Amino acid sequence: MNITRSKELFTEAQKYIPGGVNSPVRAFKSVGGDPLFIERGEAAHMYDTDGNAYIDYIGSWGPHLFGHNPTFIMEALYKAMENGTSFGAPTEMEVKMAKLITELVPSVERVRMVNSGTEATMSAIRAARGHTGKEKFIKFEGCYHGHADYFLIKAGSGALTLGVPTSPGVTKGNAADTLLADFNDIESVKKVVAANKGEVAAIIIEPIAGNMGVIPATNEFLTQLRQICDEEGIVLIFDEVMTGFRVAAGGAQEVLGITPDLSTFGKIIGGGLPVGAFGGKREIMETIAPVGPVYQAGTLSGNPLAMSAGYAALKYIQDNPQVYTDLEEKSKFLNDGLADNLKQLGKNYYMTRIGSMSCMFFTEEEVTDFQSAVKSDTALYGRYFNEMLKRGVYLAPAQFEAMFVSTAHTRSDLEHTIKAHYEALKAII
Ligand code: KE4
Repeated sequence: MNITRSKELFTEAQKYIPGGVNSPVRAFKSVGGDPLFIERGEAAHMYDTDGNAYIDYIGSWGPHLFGHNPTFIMEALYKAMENGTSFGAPTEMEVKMAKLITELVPSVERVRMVNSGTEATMSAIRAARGHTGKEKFIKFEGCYHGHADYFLIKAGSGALTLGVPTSPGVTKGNAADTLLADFNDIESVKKVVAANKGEVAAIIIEPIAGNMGVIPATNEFLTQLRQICDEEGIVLIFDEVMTGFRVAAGGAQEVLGITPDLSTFGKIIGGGLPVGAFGGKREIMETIAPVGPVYQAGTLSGNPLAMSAGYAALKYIQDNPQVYTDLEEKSKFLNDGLADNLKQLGKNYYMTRIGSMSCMFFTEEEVTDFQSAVKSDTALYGRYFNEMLKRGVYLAPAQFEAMFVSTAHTRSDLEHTIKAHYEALKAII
């Protein structure tokens, strides 16, 4: 496979950009090799700067529910551009977008647009702290909520599971209010809540985790989590940046049947442009300026281009509910094919799938949380990734991510992927 131009660009990029990329996971560090520089996307395919074609299962890390450049999004964008790019003043499209989100996700009574998932989650934590007057919050090992300082924390030692920074630059002060519990382990939550009685403002969780591979929280766990939050006056935040509008029009909260107090969104709601949002109960959201005292702002929040693309995406979902039947059929066909391959090869790698997000872990043990996920053989995943790339299939360049199917993936794309998966595994095991 000729990747000369990508290599040239990567060398050049590293002169100006840390690691040559604008987001670390793109650097292929955990799978080896150099990143491919992509020239264009079209439907379920991407083409690199050397003209190599790939079936794309990253979908820009989730936004492309309809594949690249769907006509209805591109037309909305072109139309919006004719009027200008940004005004720093309210527009009708922001009203339409907010209304549509409240229609699709009933738990959202008020919503504020921001420019990334990170902004959404950090703002939701601030709203919860402002609303409750409490300072600590609980997150779960293996869940990723963006790169705000107080999220870059891992379990420290001790029963209180006090957080310790995972990254230089994150201060102990910032870590002090972040508490860690174990995903799908309600006893670990009870222990942390009891050890911090009356001090916990919020519990934030990916209801279907997509950043330690794909691992759903069990309904029982979420039900008990909801109960603890009700009893303790804790704000329950569902981080649906990845799952929102991905697994259902109403997100994971619709699929799992649990209602959070606040939800955060990103990815799909931008139609491929930078957008995040946080929203939920009116009484909590109205702590946010200018109604309430909790400050939150953004120059390009709700900008017309991102709103037009995002609105087109969500309106399409509202008007075409069969999108999710189509995604389910395609995703099931693909997953069944991959599972068949494993059977033929005598391999029992653990697979998870919720709708059009899935993961194959290179471990034969059940994966239900971070501790079991990290047993996966990441080196083997790296070899698998590169074998698939050679066969024109572009997966996430890291084991602990999700594989996304879009409505643009055709039957022949899926059949090609199943065949490549068989050959790739045969080549490495
Ligand atoms: P952004 O700030 O990257 O828009 O969103 C942060 C975020 C928050 N919450 C969840 C559940 C997320 O999955 C993310 C971002 N996801 C990663 C992919 N695992 C983005 C990819 C990247 O960092 O380049």
